[in-house]
Amino acid sequence: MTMKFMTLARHIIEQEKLHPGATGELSKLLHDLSLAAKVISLEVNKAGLADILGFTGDNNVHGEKVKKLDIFAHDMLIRAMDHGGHLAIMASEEEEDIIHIPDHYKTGKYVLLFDPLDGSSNIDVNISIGTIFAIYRRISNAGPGTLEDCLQPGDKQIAAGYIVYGSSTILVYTAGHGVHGFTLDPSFGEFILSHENIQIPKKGKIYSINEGNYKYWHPGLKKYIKYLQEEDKETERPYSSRYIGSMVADIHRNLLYGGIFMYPADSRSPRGKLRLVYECNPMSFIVEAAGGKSSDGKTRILDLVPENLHQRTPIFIGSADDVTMVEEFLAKEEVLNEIQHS
Ligand code: FDP
Repeated sequence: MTMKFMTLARHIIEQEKLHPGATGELSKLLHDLSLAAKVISLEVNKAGLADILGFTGDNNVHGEKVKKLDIFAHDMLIRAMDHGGHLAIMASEEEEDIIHIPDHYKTGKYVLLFDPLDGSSNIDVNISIGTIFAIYRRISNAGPGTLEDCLQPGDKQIAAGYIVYGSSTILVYTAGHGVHGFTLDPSFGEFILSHENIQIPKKGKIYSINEGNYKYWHPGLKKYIKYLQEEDKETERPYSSRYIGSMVADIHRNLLYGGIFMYPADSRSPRGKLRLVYECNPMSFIVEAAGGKSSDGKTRILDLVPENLHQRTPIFIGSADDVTMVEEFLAKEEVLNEIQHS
């Protein structure tokens, strides 16, 4: 069967019709986000050319400061999103505090949290990176939004998505009715539906973790990884190890093929590395909407109540059976530990 030939813009409108009484504000917001994504994608594709095209040191040919790509993406998102009248407040992984809507623009009912360019240590080596966003309804009354608007548990998201800048640029989003992917056609600048209603396999054959940190892991995690490496035809082991080191790209692959991505707490980083509100919540919302699971090892990520904007959390995310299994390995080891110390 040939796939529907449909643009993202059209898809957003179709999705809106599934919500009787929708005002169209969310659709416009998603549309504005896709515009920022196109500009960031263009800039990411030029990343290696900066020096060749005559940009010197910190200044470009016009004598302007050359922005680092993650700052460029941050600024572009704000420019695309601050004037639409849909947002009450924003927050970005690149900025310490909440970002207010300028006084001369209208505020709206939504809250936008984003990581403008995730995996940024991969930019200079031409490896996939991504943008992640989460959308909530404001909980404050009218007027400027507040920090509390931004610190809602992930379960309260009404939409989330990511853009992965890889061999092509793909935008994946959910607004509560399935997870859908769109590939950017660079020749006519439109995101075209390429992955309709993505469902993550219940169990995968891929694990993604930075094994360089093995020494610092929880003993239960060490045992789980060893288990995945053992041979057993029935449970399709050993698993393959795939780690790009770019959360969006690693999770995008696992979403399509099945598997588990892990960034655990360890003895050096007791709270893990990845950010709850900018990275883990939106990715967990998407993976759950595709039938997967996401946990900090014990608790569902989407149930965690953020205490501050830049808080970190351990994360185990992907195919539901795989996430349940790592939770079991971690719990078993906790019990053994308690028995030994009692
Ligand atoms: P990066 O440091 O390159 O920005 O969010 C941070 C992140 O990338 C994730 O995208 C990625 O999954 C993880 O960190 C990689 O961390 P390690 O280098 O510690 O494996």
